Amino acid sequence: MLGKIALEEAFALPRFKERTRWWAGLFALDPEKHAAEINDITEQRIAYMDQYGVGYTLLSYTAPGVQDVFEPKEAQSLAVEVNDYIAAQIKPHPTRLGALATLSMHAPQQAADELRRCVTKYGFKGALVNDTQRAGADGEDMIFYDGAKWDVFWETVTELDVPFYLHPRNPTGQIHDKLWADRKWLIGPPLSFAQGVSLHVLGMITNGVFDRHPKLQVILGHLGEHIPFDMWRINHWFEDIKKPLGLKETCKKTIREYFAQNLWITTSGNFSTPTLDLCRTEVGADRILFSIDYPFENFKDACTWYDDIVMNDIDKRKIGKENAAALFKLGDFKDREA
Ligand code: GRE
Repeated sequence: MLGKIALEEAFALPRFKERTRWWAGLFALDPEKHAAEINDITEQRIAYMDQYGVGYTLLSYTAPGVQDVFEPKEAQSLAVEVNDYIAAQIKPHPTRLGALATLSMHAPQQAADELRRCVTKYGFKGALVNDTQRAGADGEDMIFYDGAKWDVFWETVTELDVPFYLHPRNPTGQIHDKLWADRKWLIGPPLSFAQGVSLHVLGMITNGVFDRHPKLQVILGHLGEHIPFDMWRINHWFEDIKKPLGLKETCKKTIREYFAQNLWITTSGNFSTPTLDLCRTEVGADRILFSIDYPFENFKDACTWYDDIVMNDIDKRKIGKENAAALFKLGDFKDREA
């Protein structure tokens, strides 16, 4: 399929070469190749896009990124640096590359202001944040965005009418030491990423964020971070037990309604046809978006998988490009009409 849109696609800052190389060593079999690919914005990346039929890529700063920076001033200046950098990089390629804003999530109003700057000044299409913000003098605190304090931020997101991508980050501090240190191979895609993000987004649902901000659109990667598989069970417990016990005070709709009205899932890093089939049943093709997760995954695996799936043409076009083109209000991009 030509003109696919991919939207969980990472870049790094070249000045962090050493750190990028170290991180790649934890997740990539060929760290040199990974580091080269994540630092490239417009050469190798666009060549892969052309080779595998990706018309448009939405770039975001790699994890854990600014969410790992627990000193607030440093986090803010890094976010601004990242946004200014990627804005300049994508500018010559408006029909191929767009960006999601990087935000320091220490202070709701500051995060809202930086998002507004990125959307109004640079035309960024939304924000991508890597789960909780590390905070506190020793980096032990974790800021969640599911409390009332964050309403000013969500008001700005909905006013700007852009989506918010909740991406995972690695466990740190005591959470890392107590849960994961002795199970280190489960950090990342095998378990910890999905656990972190599903906790956070289910926290947003049950704490009433979507009831207070009914227009808010939140995107989850990796075919929904395990939630679609558990949809029936979560729904059953919310509706039949937790709501009679008090959940109804903060959470008015069913989880299926939030998925239909507020949530999106992408195929990033999860190229399983049986799982996609389950998601088409539980979430629906109208709320699924193709993505790759480059360079943690590669274009060939993602694109040949998607291109070869036997699916009705209407759903295939929706998931491959049309849902994302509408959600991000994209103008012209390569092979849009193909
Ligand atoms: C990511 O998307 O940030 C990521 C990692 C490590 C492994 C896989 C992955 O940081 O998708």
